[in-house]
Amino acid sequence: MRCRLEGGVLELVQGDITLQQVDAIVNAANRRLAGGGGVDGAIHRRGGSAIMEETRRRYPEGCPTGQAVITAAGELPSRFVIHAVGPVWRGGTHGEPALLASAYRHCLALAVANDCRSIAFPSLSTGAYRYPVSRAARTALAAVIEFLEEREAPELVRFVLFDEATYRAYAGALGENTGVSGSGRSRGPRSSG
Ligand code: AR6
Repeated sequence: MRCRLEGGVLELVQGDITLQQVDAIVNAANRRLAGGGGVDGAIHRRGGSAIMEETRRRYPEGCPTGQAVITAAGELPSRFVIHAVGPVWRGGTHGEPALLASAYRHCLALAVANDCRSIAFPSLSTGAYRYPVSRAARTALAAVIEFLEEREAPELVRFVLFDEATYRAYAGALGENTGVSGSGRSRGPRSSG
């Protein structure tokens, strides 16, 4: 599913973030930047040890929730990995929506500051951190759309959703945000619908 907004193009695809040929991919990291499972595990496995070496050297203090840091991408097809720390879901009354939106904004700002024309996001916080996916999708898309409209960059923002249910949640939320219907489904980085 592809949507042309005033400030750039927004895409939803189902797939694996580590295969994306974009300038920057986003990692769903933790505050210690210590690696883990899910997206984080996949990125470090495929990208090789250089990513963790750079992370330890440049960001020994880790990264606060709601923020992000950037490294090179090792053996991955992208140029950069942006390591974002989304909130752990604790019922929704601990500032989770603001922290989630902030994580997305930090990633986009880092991408623009590093001359990235394209960026791919996973669904931050909706795996190990248990953020309800339909709520996360609404917050994530609203944050990205607002950034694109304000800054008119990066040119392409792609959400790479791992499973069907997550894809559907984002497609539904994009419809709510933009009025675009979820029928224009696309798979893989090059297709559009
Ligand atoms: N490509 C795209 N999406 C993926 C991939 C992949 N290769 N693998 C999993 N997902 P999670 P979080 C989906 O748990 O909730 C780690 O241990 C997954 O199905 O990766 O932010 C970190 O070290 C889900 O929809 O991230 C942290 O400690 C989404 O990505 C913690 O987990 C996010 O799931 C972060 O938890």
